[in-house]
Amino acid sequence: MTVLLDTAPPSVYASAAAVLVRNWTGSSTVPSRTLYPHQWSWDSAFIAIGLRHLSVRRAQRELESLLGAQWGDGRVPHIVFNPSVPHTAYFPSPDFWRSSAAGAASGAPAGTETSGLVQPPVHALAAWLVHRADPAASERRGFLQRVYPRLVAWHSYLTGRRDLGGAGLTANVHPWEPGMDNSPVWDGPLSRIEPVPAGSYRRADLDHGDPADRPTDLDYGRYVRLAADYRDRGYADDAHAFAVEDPGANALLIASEHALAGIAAEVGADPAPHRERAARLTGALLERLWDARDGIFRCRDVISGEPIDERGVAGLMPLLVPGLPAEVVGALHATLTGPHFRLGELPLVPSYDLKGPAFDPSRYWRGPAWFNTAWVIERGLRQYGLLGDADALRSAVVSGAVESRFAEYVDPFTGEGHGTRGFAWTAALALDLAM
Ligand code: 9WN
Repeated sequence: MTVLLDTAPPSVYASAAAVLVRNWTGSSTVPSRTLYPHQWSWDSAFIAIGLRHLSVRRAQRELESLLGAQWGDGRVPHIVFNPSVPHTAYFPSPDFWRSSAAGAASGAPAGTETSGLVQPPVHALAAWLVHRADPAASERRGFLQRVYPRLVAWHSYLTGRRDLGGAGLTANVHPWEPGMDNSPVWDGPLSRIEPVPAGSYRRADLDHGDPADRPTDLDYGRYVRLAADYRDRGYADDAHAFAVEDPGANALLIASEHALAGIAAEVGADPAPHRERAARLTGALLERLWDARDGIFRCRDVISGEPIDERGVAGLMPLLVPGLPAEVVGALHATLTGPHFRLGELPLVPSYDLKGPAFDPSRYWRGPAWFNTAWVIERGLRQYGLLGDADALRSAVVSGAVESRFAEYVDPFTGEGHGTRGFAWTAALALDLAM
């Protein structure tokens, strides 16, 4: 592997690189060797952003192996299963999803097993950043030419069949889709879902994760019900019992649509439709999800038609969206640094409202701070010239990642690591911010 750049402090560079090398399987990177032994969609995009500092070729491979499992309808699956890993290593396994048997209607690939859900579309942004790390080599290998049509089909799926609310935004149909599985934001819409009976499946995650840090059995019963119902409908995007418009997923879609405009210009396609779609999505995001009173983007429950009255970190992620009105940026910044998230006083950003009734500093997406959301917010702060906070967050990501041995998530008050260690996106994004 060619090491291209090495400007990060040696300890950060060497330790982050060691995680990425250890988790590399030959064609992609596992989030964790133990807890998540397959390829995950948004993980791969974040990982590619860090990998580009070690090997642009490997970063391209990361994205292309994921896009190689794209379905005919354009969806990029949230998990691509490694056939050499035993089915008992992760639940739900391929025999639950049965993607290759879903067949013609959804166009799932025949030769690769995947889940049927999606995750936030960080991929076009990642492809653009990977390209920019070494444009000449990228051009020589035709990287953007190959990924562009796949990324276009991916965004068309998200803004077409997944525009379940009819206002242009993409909707998520399972709490695994926005990538923040047990965020309290989903508690309301999830409470309507009848859990499958306990004992009808086996939670492999508890072989490696502390039950106090993971979602509860009741959550899992509902996750399994939603996923099984989707599967049994042949992954058709109708009749969803859970559907939400998430500000995080939509912010990443908009940032990626802007990246697609850049990619289009490089490959000789017309960037204008991408700019127009990004502008339309930004308008819909502001119109549908902005809560001016509380200075945060809310998630919208598409089934009830109501905004969800919870503050999650996803509501701050639209800082990544270019061209927001100044008053929105000012209000988001005030919320980020105010009593609900306390950036400045605390080094990172909690995943959920510090004053919220469901706040828990150690349980997964119900309070702990995560490194991917910090990376998104750091970029957003920097984009809007909020450099003091951006610089402090950048250092906190790098030092927090190294000190926690690249933990999956950390206690937002103490920085104590939780979840798995040697977590790939923590290493990748710390490396990116250290360079
Ligand atoms: C379900 C892999 C993934 C991340 C998600 C995170 C967690 C899976 C799980 O791990 O979700 O997709 O088994 O809990 O919530 O964001 O992509 O790292």
